[in-house]
Amino acid sequence: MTFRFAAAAVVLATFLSVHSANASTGYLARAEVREFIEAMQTEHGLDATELERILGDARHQPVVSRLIGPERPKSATPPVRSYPKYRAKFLTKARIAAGTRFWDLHEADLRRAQAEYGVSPEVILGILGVETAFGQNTGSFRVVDSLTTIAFDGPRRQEYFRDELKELLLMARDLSIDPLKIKGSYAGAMGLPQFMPSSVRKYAVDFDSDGVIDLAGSTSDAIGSIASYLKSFGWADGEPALVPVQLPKGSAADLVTGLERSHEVEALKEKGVRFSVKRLPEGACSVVELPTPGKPSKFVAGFGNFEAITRYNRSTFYATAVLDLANAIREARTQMTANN
Ligand SMILES: [Ca+2]
Repeated sequence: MTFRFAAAAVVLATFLSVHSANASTGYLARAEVREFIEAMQTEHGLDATELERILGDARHQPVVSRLIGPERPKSATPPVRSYPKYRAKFLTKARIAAGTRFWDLHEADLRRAQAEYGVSPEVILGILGVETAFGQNTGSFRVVDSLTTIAFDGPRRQEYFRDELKELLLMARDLSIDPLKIKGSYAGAMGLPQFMPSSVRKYAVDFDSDGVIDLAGSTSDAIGSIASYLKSFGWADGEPALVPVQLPKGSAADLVTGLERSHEVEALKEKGVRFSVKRLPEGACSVVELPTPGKPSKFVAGFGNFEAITRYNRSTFYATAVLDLANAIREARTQMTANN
């Protein structure tokens, strides 16, 4: 945008802010917001008046910026983390029981997702359980407010969230919904599976074939979309995602790779790493540390399916907890079947 246009935009925005009932947010008066609207119009053919209606109504939410939090300085020592503490938030009796109930209620969709995408029911349930406790907690922020706040006033990752705001507006157009009505997490994640707008557009599926993708209202769409997402990131049917390993004493600093799947299994074995099972998936693996403060860490090797889950959420704790919850739900269900 040229300076001349920016100046004109400010004049126009000032005019709108005086005449709009939603003038208090001030987003329309911002040059970078005008530039964003202009780009959405020229690059994607969205209607400027409609964009002004939406962004003119967007509210700055300081709580969103606080929750996103500041960038951690590069020099800072990472905080001591506890995997058991993280895991305990999700592996509660109530959540495991909710998982088995959800499995009973939606067994047909879960089976169909497994048949179409090769993802087993418990893994889909592990993700739904960690993300939203099976739809109990899908977020109460207006996604437009969350994304606009971080995109233009956030403490970090403005560019990423501007892209997601763009994707939200395109998604709303594609699905013929009013973006102002969409609710989600403080970071703009939506529905039972907490998809970001770009993921909805790329990976979500209309799994109940009613003509619309609805990740908040259709459990079937949520189930199919999670399976579709994992499959797109290389999910391999029947392969274990992680395998517990024992590392030789003092080798953790050299061997732990976290999210990076950069080890060959044979090379690790030669270095003295012991895998807890014999039959291992094909391909490279990561070595993940699961620390407990004051105790020796546990370690797992993460294979392709583990990486697929970390594409859903870039955290080794997250992926491990999803798989732990998945196993716990599977075991509880087996138990229940045995008792009946
Ligand atoms: Ca649908």
